[in-house]
Amino acid sequence: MKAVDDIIQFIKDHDRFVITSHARPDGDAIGSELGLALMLEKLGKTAHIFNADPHPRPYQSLPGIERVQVTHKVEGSYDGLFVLECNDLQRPNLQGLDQYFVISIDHHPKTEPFGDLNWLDDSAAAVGEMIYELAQPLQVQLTSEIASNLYVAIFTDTGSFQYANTRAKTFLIAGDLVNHGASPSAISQAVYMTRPYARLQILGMLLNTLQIHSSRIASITLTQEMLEKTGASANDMEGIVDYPLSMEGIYLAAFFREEAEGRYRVSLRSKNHYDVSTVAKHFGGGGHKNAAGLAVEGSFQEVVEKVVLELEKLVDGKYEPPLEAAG
Ligand SMILES: [Mn+2]
Repeated sequence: MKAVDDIIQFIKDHDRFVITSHARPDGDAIGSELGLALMLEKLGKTAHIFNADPHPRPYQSLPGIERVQVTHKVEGSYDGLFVLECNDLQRPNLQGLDQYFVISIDHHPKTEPFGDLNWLDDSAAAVGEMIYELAQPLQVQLTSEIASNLYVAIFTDTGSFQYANTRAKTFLIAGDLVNHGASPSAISQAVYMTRPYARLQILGMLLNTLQIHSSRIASITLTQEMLEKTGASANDMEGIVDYPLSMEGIYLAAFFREEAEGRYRVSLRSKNHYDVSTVAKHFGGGGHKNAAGLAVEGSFQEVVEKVVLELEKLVDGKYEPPLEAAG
């Protein structure tokens, strides 16, 4: 039996489920959690969602969002725990998870099985696509609420159907979700046109930090001082790393964020075949081919030098060839 068949059978045979995803959840994490929870409820099952961090503003209007409970610990009796979008049981940053029967569903190319059931498909553009594929075998009729959540998952994880992970099937699934009531214009507006003033203020400051390191590499930098001045939250940074990448001739972008004195979080983005997850992995981070992240310590100057050096190696072909599958 395929991994997905085992999961379908497990759902049919059990009643009480708990669902989580990674800390600092994104659109795919939250949309997939809600889509799955609403599907399980349609089957008459119990499904509770627990996350370690609050949902970013664009997702506060998703149907069913009030079901998401923000906590640091999961307790209670459940037949199964769905862990979506994670490469291990630590990623959700919740205590108590190891007491449950774990069902891992992920599309990151380098995730190794860590659950009791594991469905890993790195050809899927989003976990939202995978959750969609559970509907038919479970005989769940898609409601507009389920469809909207899964559409958000796919829409955000593909960068509005722009990233290399977007495949023909992505559009077929998205099309079916629209048929079932997901509104592309309403979702696009909710995700991209509800920005707070602080977001535009911080964007202006960040664009002023733009540095071009070599013909193909650019970066921007966020300091604690900028955060204090604008009152912008981490959520207000979403997508800003795409600005340096939008320049002609730039294929690799880094977003340096000062988290504390001498400690930086770095988001990496790339165009085309450049696999920035290899660079992230070098520093103990992870991610997809075109979007990855890492944490590194040192003075700002040292951190930039270290990361840019590895990005230059990637440009020079000194990393192993990228995986065939899009991330
Ligand atoms: Mn995802």
